[in-house]
Amino acid sequence: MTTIFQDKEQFIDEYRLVVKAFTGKSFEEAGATDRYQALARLIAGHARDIASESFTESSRKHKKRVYYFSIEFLIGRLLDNYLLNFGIRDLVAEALADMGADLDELCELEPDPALGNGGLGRLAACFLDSMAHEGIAGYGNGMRYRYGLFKQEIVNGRQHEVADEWLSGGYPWEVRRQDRAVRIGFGGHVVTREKNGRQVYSVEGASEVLAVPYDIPVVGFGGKTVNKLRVWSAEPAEEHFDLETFNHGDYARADADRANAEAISAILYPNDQGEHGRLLRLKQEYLFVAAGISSLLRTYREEYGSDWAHLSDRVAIHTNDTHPAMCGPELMRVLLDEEGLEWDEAWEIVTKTVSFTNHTILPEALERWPIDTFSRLLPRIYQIIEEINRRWAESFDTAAEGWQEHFRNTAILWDGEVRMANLSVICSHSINGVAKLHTEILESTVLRDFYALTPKKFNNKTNGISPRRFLAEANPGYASLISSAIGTGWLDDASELERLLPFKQDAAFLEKVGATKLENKARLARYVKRETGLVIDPASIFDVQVKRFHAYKRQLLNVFKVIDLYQRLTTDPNTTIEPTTFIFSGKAASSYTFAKEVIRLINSVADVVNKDPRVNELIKVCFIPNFRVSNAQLIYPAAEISEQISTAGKEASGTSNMKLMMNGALTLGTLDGANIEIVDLAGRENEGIFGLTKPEVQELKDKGNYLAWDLLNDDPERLGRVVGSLTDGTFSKLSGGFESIRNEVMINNDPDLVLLDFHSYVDAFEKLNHDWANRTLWNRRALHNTAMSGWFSSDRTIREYRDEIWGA
Ligand code: NBG
Repeated sequence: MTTIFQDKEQFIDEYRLVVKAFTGKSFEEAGATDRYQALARLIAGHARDIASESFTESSRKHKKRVYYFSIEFLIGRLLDNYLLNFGIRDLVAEALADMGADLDELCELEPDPALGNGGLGRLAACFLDSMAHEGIAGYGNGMRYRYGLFKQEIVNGRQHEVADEWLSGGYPWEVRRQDRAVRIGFGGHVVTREKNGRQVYSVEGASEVLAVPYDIPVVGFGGKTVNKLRVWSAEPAEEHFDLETFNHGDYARADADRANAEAISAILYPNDQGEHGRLLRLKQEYLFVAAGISSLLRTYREEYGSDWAHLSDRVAIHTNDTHPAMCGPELMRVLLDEEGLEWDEAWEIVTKTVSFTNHTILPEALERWPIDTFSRLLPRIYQIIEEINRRWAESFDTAAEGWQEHFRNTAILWDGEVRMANLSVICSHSINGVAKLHTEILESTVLRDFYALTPKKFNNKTNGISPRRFLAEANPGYASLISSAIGTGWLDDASELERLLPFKQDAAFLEKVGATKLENKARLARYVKRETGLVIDPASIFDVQVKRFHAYKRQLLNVFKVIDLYQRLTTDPNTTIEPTTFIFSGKAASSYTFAKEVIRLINSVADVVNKDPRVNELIKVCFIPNFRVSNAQLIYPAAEISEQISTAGKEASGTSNMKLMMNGALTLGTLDGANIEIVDLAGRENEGIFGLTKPEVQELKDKGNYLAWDLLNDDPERLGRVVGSLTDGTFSKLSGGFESIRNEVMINNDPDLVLLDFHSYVDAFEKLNHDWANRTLWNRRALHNTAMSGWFSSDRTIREYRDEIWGA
């Protein structure tokens, strides 16, 4: 453990100096926000010192550098995390207490930068954490959006989106690196010249913007390695402030260039899967790719000159989903146009350096861009893609049987569009999915033609999560109970959590497991009360579904279960249930009407159920607004049932399933994504598994004879009543009825098989719910889940990437 302060006194001395330098006030005079800002700056300063040591050390050792390109990094708050990773959390907390301040209160003042939508962005952040922990010279490359994902407010049950101004108070972790700014060109046209008997290409007439990097330190657990996340902001390349226009009172037009340039990094697109075609998004993608490539090549030149032939021995470029798909063509452009390499040479370097992860099989989420738009915005990149595509086409043996189909499915340019997934695959030496089942689906369906051609390029890397952030930091009570039993080695090596298994027989220990859960539930209840006014009972089961709202994730199935229980409890005296609080949280893309209606339905059901004295002691429905990393850290530790109920085959992996498992929740889930691996590790008897499997869903689709109406007609008592309540007024007092949801299920024939899985789902829920009555048995299963969750540490995932993809 590297320690940055010898003792409390040293910390206090340094801290006082920073408060003074930063605020001009003494510590006693400074307000809480100033105190937070100064503390973060102090820690960031130390982190940066170590970062430069880490960098020098990796230069000296010729370590391979890994660049993780991702358009999203959902890093969460950093102060608490970095104190923990530096091993000084207790020291700082005590020192602050001596000074009359409270560390937790200061941590709460940190903005939670919402630079991502959901699982994909948070995965990237966990990977940074683990790369630093594993001592890999690994750097994030992303976007610095001025407004992160919108803030969600709930008004009359509806989601309202509000701009998230996370930068307005200043962000103490970042430093602006003006010296490393890069000019990025859009538009213009390609000109060709002859130079030394060779065609040379360049773009003329492009309009340029300046990409300015901001660096955020990434502190690895143990504090030995500190890496960097570099995020790019767009600014005008030249100041074109038009004084005359300004003096005429046309203020907006006077500074129009600035506004146009800054628009590129103004917002994060709020859709996690699907909907493309916005020009600004394409600009974002090219900006962070081109700036990132330029910056990593600059470092490379400083270290190795123009020894391009060895680039892939010293650099790995990983593309997180298709948003950075232009890494391949952009690197080609630099090697060809700026460094003068021949195509074949450059192509070999590119394909040995670039690798790719796919995160979804939803067809609407596979990015495609109209060729017109694309070629106008990025003429040279487009030209290179055309050449890649031409050579790809040439590589097919037209005498071979079935070549046409392979070609049709793998071509980059098709039907007037640029297919980014195919571009990513063709430019990469490795293609991976994010859970076993997902990789199998990629190989057998979505990317099957590529798999047939180059099976060796495919591999699986099941996702992981940081045990530091999601267990140690989020759940300090449970973490210290665990450490009291098995020591703290699990923080370094999460597989050590297995050493908890013998404690399953220790009744006193199991009681403590239950006690920490209860404390976490009380903590969440206080948060909910403060945020929403709703009172929830920590003595009830906390049943939790927290994630983006999407049809395939089937929050609708969950709320159907709640409606069914409500109806049975109010009509059938034989219905029994342990008191349960159904907790939902998550955002819906602003343009995704169905998902937003499901949010409104949940809030409308909550409005009725929570006010009904007949069921009030037994069930409550709680929607927690504005799901984000910081409140997720309160929710996971309080959960007892983890709802992972996607239609089998749809959820690539899921990661909240892992976070909840690690915090001792039992999975109520389908055999989908990484749920399958959870069951393999922890045993089916320790979870609640239900529903159609992927092959069964497939068979149903192949037969094509599923009729939602049949199910409804066969079951008027329950399903019929649930569906009827959508439109009969029962839940409509708050803000109207739910015809569109009913139509999706009945007229659109239930595309996500909600009705089909309904009964097995409710049965599995009731089984778990009744099991809870025996708390000793329940706590034993909870502990078993934690004990078996170590494999889901992102450290394990990252070691696999390192050994099998990056060779770092
Ligand atoms: C999401 C998947 C999740 C998966 C995360 C991280 C996208 C495009 N995909 O199942 O839906 O856990 O990626 O891999 O956001």
